[in-house]
Amino acid sequence: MRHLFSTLVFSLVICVASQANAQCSNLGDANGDGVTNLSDIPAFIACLQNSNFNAVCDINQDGSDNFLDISPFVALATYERGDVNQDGSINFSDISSFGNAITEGENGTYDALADINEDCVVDSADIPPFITLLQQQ
Ligand SMILES: [Ca+2]
Ligand SMILES: [Ca+2]
Ligand SMILES: [Ca+2]
Ligand SMILES: [Ca+2]
Repeated sequence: MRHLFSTLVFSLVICVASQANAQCSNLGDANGDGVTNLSDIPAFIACLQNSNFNAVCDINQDGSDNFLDISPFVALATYERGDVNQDGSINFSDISSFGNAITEGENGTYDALADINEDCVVDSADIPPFITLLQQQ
């Protein structure tokens, strides 16, 4: 376990050094005020009704903004990234959901709450920042 932890810390250093590309940091921020929360709902609905594709509203990263993005939008607007099990806090109870999200992410299913480094994919690169979030609690 101690070895695993030092491996994770080492990965964290690598990750910080390489600075992940955070093109999904504004995901769901339909009104463009810099935060994704429930006040984005009107702009988000308008975004879905508009026939033009808007990447900000493609919460599930499937290439189109439509009704399938509503449920992940509500999750992202309500909970912080890292709170993968959506219970209002980031703690050790999120680890198993986070692990599942990484497995699903590698199979092409995107969960924004598990995309801790905000690079539009959920993969092992999200593990070090997730560990950091846990340590900050
Ligand atoms: Ca906003
Ligand atoms: Ca979508
Ligand atoms: Ca949680
Ligand atoms: Ca990621």
